[in-house]
Amino acid sequence: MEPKIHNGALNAKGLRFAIVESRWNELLTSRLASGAVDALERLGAGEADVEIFKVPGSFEIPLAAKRIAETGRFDAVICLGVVIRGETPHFDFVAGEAAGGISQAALSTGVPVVFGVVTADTVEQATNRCGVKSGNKGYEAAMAAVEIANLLKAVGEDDSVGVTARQHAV
Ligand code: INI
Repeated sequence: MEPKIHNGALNAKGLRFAIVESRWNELLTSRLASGAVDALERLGAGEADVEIFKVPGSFEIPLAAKRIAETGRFDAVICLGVVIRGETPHFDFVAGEAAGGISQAALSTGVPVVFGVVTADTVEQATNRCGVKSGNKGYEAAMAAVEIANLLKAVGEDDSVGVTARQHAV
């Protein structure tokens, strides 16, 4: 048996993307945003097809992402933030709510909402994950957004899904 394998293409041409960027730890989140824009540009997205929405902190990302996804204007929403563990439990609340809320925004809207929030123990660790040339989580999140956006389009368009369903019905 050789099951058909579906992959989302790494091609952003003609797709529209929203980036939700947290201003908390802005020196680092701005690097994540640059990485994300760089990835989208390299994969063929047009300048007019990428918009950035800034929020105060990572805790505010999920609501903004959900509202943006609900507009139907974007093929994917890319969420960027940096949460660094302090000496209070605040880290766990902020990081946990961001992760859960981002996932929830995707599931409730059906629009890909991807997680590009760096969670780190130290500033050094966080800095390493917001690299200028490599190791940039914003870049990786944008790649994932393009791939999943194309995969979901393929699910809707693929005839073989219908053929299998008909064969089942007979
Ligand atoms: N927000 C972050 O994005 N990163 C952090 O490290 C952080 N810390 O450490 O507190 C943080 N807090 C702010 C939070 O996201 C909200 O903006 C704030 O609580 C208002 O709702």
